[in-house]
Amino acid sequence: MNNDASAPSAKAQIGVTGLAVMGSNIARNFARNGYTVALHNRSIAKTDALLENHGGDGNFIRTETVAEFVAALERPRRVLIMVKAGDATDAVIEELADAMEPGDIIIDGGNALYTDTIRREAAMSARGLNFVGAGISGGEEGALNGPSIMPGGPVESYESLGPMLESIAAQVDGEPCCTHIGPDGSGHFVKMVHNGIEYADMQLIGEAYDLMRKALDMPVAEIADVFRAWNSTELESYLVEITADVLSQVDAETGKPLVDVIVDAAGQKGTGRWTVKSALDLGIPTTGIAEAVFARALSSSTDQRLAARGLSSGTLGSAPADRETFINDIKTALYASKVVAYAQGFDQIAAGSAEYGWDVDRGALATIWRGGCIIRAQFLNRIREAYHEDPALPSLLLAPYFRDAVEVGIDSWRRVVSTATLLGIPVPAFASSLSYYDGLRAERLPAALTQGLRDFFGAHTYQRVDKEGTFHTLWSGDRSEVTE
Ligand code: NBP
Repeated sequence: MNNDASAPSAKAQIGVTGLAVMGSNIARNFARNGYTVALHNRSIAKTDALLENHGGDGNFIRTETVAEFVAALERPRRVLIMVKAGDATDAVIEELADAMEPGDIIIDGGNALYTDTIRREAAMSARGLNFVGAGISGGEEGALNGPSIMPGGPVESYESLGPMLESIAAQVDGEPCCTHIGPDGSGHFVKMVHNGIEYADMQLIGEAYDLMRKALDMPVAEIADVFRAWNSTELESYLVEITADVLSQVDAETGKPLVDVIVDAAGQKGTGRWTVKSALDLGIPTTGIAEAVFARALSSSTDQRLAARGLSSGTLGSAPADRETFINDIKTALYASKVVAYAQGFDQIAAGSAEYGWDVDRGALATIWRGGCIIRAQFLNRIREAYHEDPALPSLLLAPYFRDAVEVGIDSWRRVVSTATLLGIPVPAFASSLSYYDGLRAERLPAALTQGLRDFFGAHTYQRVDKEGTFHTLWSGDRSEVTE
């Protein structure tokens, strides 16, 4: 460890400010990869704790003030900000920008809202600074051992920064889980949708667990075994793997499965909600993610849930006749619904990319999500192949591999949703994904009636299937049709 910032040799290739869980682990990751890392945190305690506990990981430069921090960096200076998203990030950017010089690079690795990143990039660019909004996924462990990194910002910054980020990122089949996503807010946008997909993935896993528990009356330990077995199939993924671990955990105090002593009210920090808001703005039906966000909200509506306990479920349900068949049906439903969630997420990315002119390469994105990040999964190889075969694929559900997988499993998917419905077990993500699939493939939708109603009460007009033009029926007159 070198903690003398004034020595001429003490120049760092990168600085990290914000040394909580994520920042300290990323700083260590850079150091372990041979980079000299300047360290800074608002309060010095975190800097010193890092040096005391992990100073042996590599070369660090301890700094206390922003001026010292900036002076410790080689030029062009590269600073990674890992502080709480929002006002804290703005405050840190301002302070750094005042101390930095044109050509230097500021990287925001926090979970910033992409519109904030667009604003910040424009402001920094006007001051001659390069601003890179980088989505980083992988949590604490990924930050230390190799996250998935989604940097946006000017392509020139990536030339200097890319090799460093690629060297600390997760590697899959010799390829780094890091690539330049596109201009300004694109990196944070795709990270936001990544988190939205993570919400949907977790909700679907939760519904699969709940069905085994309530429809099949399976003990938690057996459900853990099912997830463990599924992790050697096409469902292989980090989230399925850790589901088996969480379900296997026994509470030391009560001897019960840990999942039974955890309060069933799911929290959220906002990226799922942002994804859904953006989907609404872009007009993309990201229903799987929306259901997952709403399911968390419902779970946390404690008072209402308490008051509603005891409402009737009806009497139609009966337990599935064959346990193994139903477990297999659930597996198929999970896979098909997961395909829908990813298809919708990638549609949203395509729409955001078109809206903001980012030109995001969805195949490259699937490639960097194969490792390091929370939604890493075997299945992303298939998504990567699908977009490599057809970069303009209208929907993932239309890629031959996914089309076949869903068509083969469609009856299982319907059995799961209908059984859950009859038994009164909530499956909002399974059911809405199936409805989305049915909506997408339908020859005719009741939207025709919606148009008729809109024309009736608001003269909103409609188009006809058999001729060009815009039409209106004189609903309050003689009900003849006129051309608009
Ligand atoms: P937190 O999000 O908990 O932020 C704590 C850090 O922010 C500390 O270093 C704190 O300094 C600093 N900070 C705050 Br709070 N206000 C500040 C201000 N006004 N000026 C300067 N510094 C300030 O840390 P984290 O969980 O490590 O996450 C860091 C970023 O990474 C966040 O944007 C988060 O959303 C994102 N992220 C987190 C994860 C994850 O798994 N946790 C994953 C991916 C991305 P102090 O020590 O002086 O209080």
